[in-house]
Amino acid sequence: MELKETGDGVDSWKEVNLIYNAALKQVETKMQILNEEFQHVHQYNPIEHIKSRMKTPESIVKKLKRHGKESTIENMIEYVNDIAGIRIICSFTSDIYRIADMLRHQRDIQVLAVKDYITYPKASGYKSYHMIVTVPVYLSDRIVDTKVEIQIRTVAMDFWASLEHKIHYKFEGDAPEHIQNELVECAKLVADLDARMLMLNEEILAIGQGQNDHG
Ligand code: 0O2
Repeated sequence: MELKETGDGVDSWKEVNLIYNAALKQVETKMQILNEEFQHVHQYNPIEHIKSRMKTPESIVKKLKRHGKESTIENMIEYVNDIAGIRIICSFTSDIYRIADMLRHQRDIQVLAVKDYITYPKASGYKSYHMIVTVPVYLSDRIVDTKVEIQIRTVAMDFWASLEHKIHYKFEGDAPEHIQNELVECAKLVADLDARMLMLNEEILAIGQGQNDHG
């Protein structure tokens, strides 16, 4: 796979790869620090685990084609928002907004776009909170504000999305109707499970609080 080199800032695939990788590491470290601090202050870990990945050159070219764009370095930087992607998996729906807020308040993070598929799930049943942010990457001679796509979702939402993703690819986006319907039903079960687990957790926290107040 060849990408034409036309940009006059970041101008080679190797350099792009280096910069996006650095951005990914920075966001990952930020998340780990926030999680550790949260654990220290509130004795609770909002983050279950973090997955990060660089989009393959093949997927980048595919996405550019889908947008009707030529495969150039300039275009991939401008139009492909998820070259660097990080997925944050948490226990409860309430953690999602807590994590998003913590990120939003970091001085060097700029939020470019948000897609709240938690409040507004996709017709397929997909739920997740997406943020496109930039982080400054400090090179020896300049600073490059670099885009990272952050997806925040619960363990249950992630389980659903992984299977749906596999099905989507297997049927090239045209799964049989009964499978699509079943996925929508499963998404409802996931939403119900998330809501019940959250309620259960809040009840347990309230009991703990009550015991502290009386002790
Ligand atoms: P892949 O293979 O995961 O990388 P944009 O990135 O903004 O140009 P889009 O699709 O408008 O394109 O953005 P959106 O809706 O925020 O989706 C970005 C990513 O979210 C997707 O990347 C998927 O990873 C995930 N996603 C979005 N919708 C669904 C869905 O219905 N099911 C599942 N399982 N994942 C979804 P890619 O590049 O499409 O795919």
